[in-house]
Amino acid sequence: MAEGMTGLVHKYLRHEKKFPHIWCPGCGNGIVLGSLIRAIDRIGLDKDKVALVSGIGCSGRMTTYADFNTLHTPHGRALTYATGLKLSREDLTVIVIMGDGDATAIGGNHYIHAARRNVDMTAIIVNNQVYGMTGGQYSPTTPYGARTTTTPYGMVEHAFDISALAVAAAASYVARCTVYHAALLDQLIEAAIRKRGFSSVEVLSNCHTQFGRRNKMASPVKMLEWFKENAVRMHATSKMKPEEMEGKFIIGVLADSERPSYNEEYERVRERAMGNGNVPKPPARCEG
Ligand SMILES: Cc1ncc(C[n+]2csc(CCOP(=O)(O)OP(=O)(O)O)c2C)c(N)n1
Ligand code: SF4
Repeated sequence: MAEGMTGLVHKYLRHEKKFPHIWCPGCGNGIVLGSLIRAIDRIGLDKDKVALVSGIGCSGRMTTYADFNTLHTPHGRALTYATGLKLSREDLTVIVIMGDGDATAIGGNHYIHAARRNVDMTAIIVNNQVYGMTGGQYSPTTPYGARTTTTPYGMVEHAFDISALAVAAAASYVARCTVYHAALLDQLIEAAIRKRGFSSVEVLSNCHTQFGRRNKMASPVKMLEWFKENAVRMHATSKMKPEEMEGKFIIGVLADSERPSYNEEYERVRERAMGNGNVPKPPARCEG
């Protein structure tokens, strides 16, 4: 294990080649990257056995800065590259970083189906509720009423709940956190990486530059305070009345279950094709 944060920076970041980074001062992306490298270090993974895959966006720059095997792929397609990679290189720990636009707009279909297939990988969605890199256009996770460059009079659509989508699609592990709750984030990312099957960690992250300043939260501190005030830990929800949960969101582990991963199922298909193993019975036909 590396010693302290400086040790981690030297071990896991391309600090001599790729810095300074492009992120705005105080951007939540730095906290997510910090949590990720701390989680990997705690697990003790060989960094040459880790593949970090990202799409395009501010969050997508993590593959430039982190010193793993890295793939910086087209906007919305990170999960497709990661799926192919994991199927051909079972030995790699595959981690995918996406923005909310990447994962739920242009790449929304891939997200649902990667969860449904239960591909053995970890998806980290940095949900800053806006298209950060391209100038603050609304995304499918922009809250109702919020102002963005493309909703100057307030957002009229209702936001996707990314984590609920992953639960509905039967992902093996689903968690939500914020960059304010960095210690919890370390734990959730660690558990997600350790989990067999598809894991999703949604991280509410501050984009004070594009989202905050149009919504009365122009500084990182204001946005972190908003996360602190509106996040409710899973265990605390049982004590809260529905009206107290109004406008709030749950953080912690939202789903954790066991089922064979896509990789395991695919291996069985290979065995059957070689004449080994039994072909499963098809489901009984529906009557009527
Ligand atoms: C195919 C394609 N369409 C559109 C774009 C332009 N584009 C780049 S980043 C981006 C959105 C970024 O938002 P998000 O994924 O939420 O990431 P963030 O920058 O907020 O981290 C868009 C639309 C692109 N690069 N490629
Ligand atoms: S535009 Fe927003 S998401 Fe992008 S670096 Fe700046 S604060 Fe971060």
